[in-house]
Amino acid sequence: SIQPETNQTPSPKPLPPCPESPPGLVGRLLIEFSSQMTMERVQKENPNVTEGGRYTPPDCRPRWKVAIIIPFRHRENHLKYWLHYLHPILRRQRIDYGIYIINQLGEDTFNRAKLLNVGYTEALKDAEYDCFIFSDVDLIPMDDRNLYHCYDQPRHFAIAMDKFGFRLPYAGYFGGVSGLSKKQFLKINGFPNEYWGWGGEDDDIYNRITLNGMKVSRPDVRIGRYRMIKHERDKHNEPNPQRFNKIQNTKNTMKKDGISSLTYKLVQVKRYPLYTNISVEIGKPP
Ligand code: BGN
Repeated sequence: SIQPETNQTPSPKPLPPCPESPPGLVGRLLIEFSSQMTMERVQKENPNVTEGGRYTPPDCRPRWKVAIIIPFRHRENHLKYWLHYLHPILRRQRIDYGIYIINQLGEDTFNRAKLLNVGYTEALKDAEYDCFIFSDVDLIPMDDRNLYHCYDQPRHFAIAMDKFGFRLPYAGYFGGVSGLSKKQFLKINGFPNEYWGWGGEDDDIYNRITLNGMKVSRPDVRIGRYRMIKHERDKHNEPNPQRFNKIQNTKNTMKKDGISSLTYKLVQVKRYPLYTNISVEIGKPP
């Protein structure tokens, strides 16, 4: 015959685009941290997550490819709860995603924003992500209508945390959980690398966003609710005394300090069933 006989396997049906409001969301969720959690249990609950913590919806074509970046050190117990709650939520939300834990090696001062820059860089070695969600490991959304993808403007997700009485602590708060498209992230030269210790780095990111002519987008306050897992203050993450000064200077520092100036030493990439663990040396304060 004239037809070449190469079409033996029928090509898969083209999937419809994923719906803007996925069916099967449940809305408000009961979140608690009193029951014991084990990684074995969480693995059994999530058999369809593939190695390294990757998932793609089977029944629709997602608009975004989302890397979820979690800065980390010594919070194994929180991570179990995070994975237990978030994998099922993200699955219901029909998100195409990968989970990246960015583990700061050693005991020098913690640097959250630099770890987030590392996460951006390392996730892009894995897949062509076009959306990055940056989450603390101890923050669990209480409503699955808070959709973990990117938006026309940089997104702040964690707008109503229990510890702040389910409100923003101040109008320019951008901490906890935030999300930027690749384009938005590059427009602000990524995040600052020079905030060592607690505080201010999220305010610097907020400044970068507004100084570059963007504005923060947020969910409805009834939907953007979060529970934070209670914990003692971390060691080696003391409040940074320079933070008050530094957030006054974002306009001058953002051009040279950011994704364009990021350096670090990649030590190990390990793929677990529910997440990818990236261990790095990021140096210490000058
Ligand atoms: C702010 C911190 C943020 C932190 C929030 C909520 C600073 C800069 C000097 C004012 N900012 O005060 O980093 O996310 O509190 O805890 O400390």
